[in-house]
Amino acid sequence: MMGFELDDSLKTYNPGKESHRTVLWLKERPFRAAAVCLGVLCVVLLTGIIIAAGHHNHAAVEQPTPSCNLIGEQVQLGTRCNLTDLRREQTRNKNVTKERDQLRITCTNLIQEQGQLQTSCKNLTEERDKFKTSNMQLIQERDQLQTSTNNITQERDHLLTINKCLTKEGFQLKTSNNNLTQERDLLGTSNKYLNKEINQLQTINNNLTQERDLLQTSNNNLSEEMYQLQTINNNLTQERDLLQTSNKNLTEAMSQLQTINNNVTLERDQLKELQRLSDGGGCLAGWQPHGGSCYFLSAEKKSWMASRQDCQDRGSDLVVINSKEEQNFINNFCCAVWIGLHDRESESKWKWVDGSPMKLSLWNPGEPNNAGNEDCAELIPKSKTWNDVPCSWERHWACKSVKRNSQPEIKTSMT
Ligand code: MMA
Ligand code: CA
Repeated sequence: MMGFELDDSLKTYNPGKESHRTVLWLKERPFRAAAVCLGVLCVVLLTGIIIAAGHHNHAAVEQPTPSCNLIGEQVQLGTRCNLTDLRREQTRNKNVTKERDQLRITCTNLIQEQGQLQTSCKNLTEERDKFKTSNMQLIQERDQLQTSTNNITQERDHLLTINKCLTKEGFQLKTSNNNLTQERDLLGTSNKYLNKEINQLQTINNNLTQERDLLQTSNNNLSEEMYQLQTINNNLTQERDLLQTSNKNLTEAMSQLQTINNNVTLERDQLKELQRLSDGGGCLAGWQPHGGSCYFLSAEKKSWMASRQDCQDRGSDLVVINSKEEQNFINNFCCAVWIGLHDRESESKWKWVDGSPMKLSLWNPGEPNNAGNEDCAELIPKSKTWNDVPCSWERHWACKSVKRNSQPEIKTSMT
């Protein structure tokens, strides 16, 4: 960019460095120097012209024409001076005339010069104005440039700051880049392994796909089979229902047959018992004949009441001992047994289950002592005596029934 700034020396005057700065200024700004010189010259010339014009006008006023002036002077001289004076005046006049002519020439020259200088001055004034305009433009340009420079300086400072930041960021980015490079390398390695794994998985996937296809085929076959089996199942279900109905009918028939069988078995057993009765002294199987009675010894132990119920279920009752001889028969039994003797209804009023009062007394010495609510009697084969004990206790028991010498009635459910 072309342009100029006013030197500081022109803004502030410093006599010490004046000459040196003037030379520098002339070197650096020739146009301005020329303009100043021309201005000075112009002023000088104008002053000369004005002075010269003053003289001329003065001469012209005082002597409108040389001849008129000389006549005037001669009249005056003629009246006041002598010849010597006249001559002297003539010489002087000659000289003055000469001078006047020379002055006229000079004046003409000066007028010419003045014209030239006026032209020159006009030109210089124009040039100066141009320079002034140019100068003003240049000052404007300079101010703009100054502003621009300030802006650029600000921008530069800003850019410097940015540059600093960017340098910092660059360093950070470099570090980050190094880290990322390392990470990338690691990821590269990882990627390799993963690719390997992917290949393996692809192989596995292929195998699985094949297996799946096989399984699909198998599944289809199985579906078909299942469908067939479903059909078979339906048929079988129908068959089963039919069989169930048939089974129900058969079960019912079987139940009826079972009933018939039971009755027949019962009849057979009764017939068998009849056979035994006729064979075993008129007593049922498991019963022992003695005198005119049959005796049953239980294998289990029960309370007095439960024992009596069992005897009754067998069509008999707990044994009623009517004689010493009968007592001796029962003394052969293995163990202590309930007998049909009790005082449950009234304490110490002992009586037999057939309602008969106790006549024969075969109590162990000191008994019955009712040691703790003892209302039922037991026979102890060891001591061959009786003892009263609580009825709830469990003992074997002895039943007694009459012998059946006649043919018993055979019950049958068969109709
Ligand atoms: C004793 C005696 C009896 C009683 C029983 C009960 C062994 O005999 O006191 O009178 O009935 O005990 O176990
Ligand atoms: Ca007792």
